[in-house]
Amino acid sequence: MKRIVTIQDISCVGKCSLTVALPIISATGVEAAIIPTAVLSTHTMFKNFTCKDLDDQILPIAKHWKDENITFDAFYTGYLASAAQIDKVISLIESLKRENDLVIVDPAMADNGKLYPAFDENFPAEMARLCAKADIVLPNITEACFMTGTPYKEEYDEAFAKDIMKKLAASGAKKVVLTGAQFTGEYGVMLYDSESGEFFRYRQEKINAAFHGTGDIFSSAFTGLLVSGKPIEESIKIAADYTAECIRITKNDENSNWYGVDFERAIPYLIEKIK
Ligand code: PXL
Repeated sequence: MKRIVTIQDISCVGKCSLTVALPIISATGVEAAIIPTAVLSTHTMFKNFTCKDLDDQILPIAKHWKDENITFDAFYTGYLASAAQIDKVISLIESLKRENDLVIVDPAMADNGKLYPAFDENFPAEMARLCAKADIVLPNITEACFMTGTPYKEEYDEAFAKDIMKKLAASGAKKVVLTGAQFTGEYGVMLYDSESGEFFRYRQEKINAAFHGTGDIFSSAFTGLLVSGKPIEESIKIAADYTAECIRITKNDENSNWYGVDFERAIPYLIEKIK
């Protein structure tokens, strides 16, 4: 069985980061090991959340795994609580990664032109150092702009999206998967493969609703599918369709929560697509 280690916070309530990565990776038929980098009472879109940084655990955990010869087919990182954590995550990957293991980085730190509340303006440059070590990075357009020092634009065209993906790849990431890519009236996910120089675009119907945690849902499904053996384009399509289904179900439920999507009710849809 393939095994992923996912390294991100645990927001006890909020349907994001580890509370979605674990069930979704499991649903793709891949073992999910975790490193919780911080424990928060909720995600940071709630007011007055608590946060206990666990970064002193990262390297001792890595050492124990090394001593036990525990290996991973992929290292998948999401929301990280501080610049100091990024250095530790880089050390962990350097210590445990074998030649063909994948490093997949979702630089979860910003959306809609703004950094999440816990980060200052220096954080994107730190996250860019981790992205430089990745086989695949999974930014949205805001994160891609922040990491490349490009002014954020709400409206942009294909040339802008392609240019920003190339810039990210130039700093080290081999493949860039840009989520929420929207231009010329079409919505979807783009892929840039810096080794072949080719682009791929998966178009989706834009659903008129925005919820927290959807980036984490896409990234978790994409990573599970890819590591389970699906080609990258198919992993993008299924993960994007699954995310859209989560949003559709949540939008149509008048009793849904504001803080996340009902990804649980779409798990049968994901499993059906994998068959
Ligand atoms: O969904 C990304 C995410 C992950 N973890 C925490 C967050 C957020 C987004 O706000 O606050 C703690």
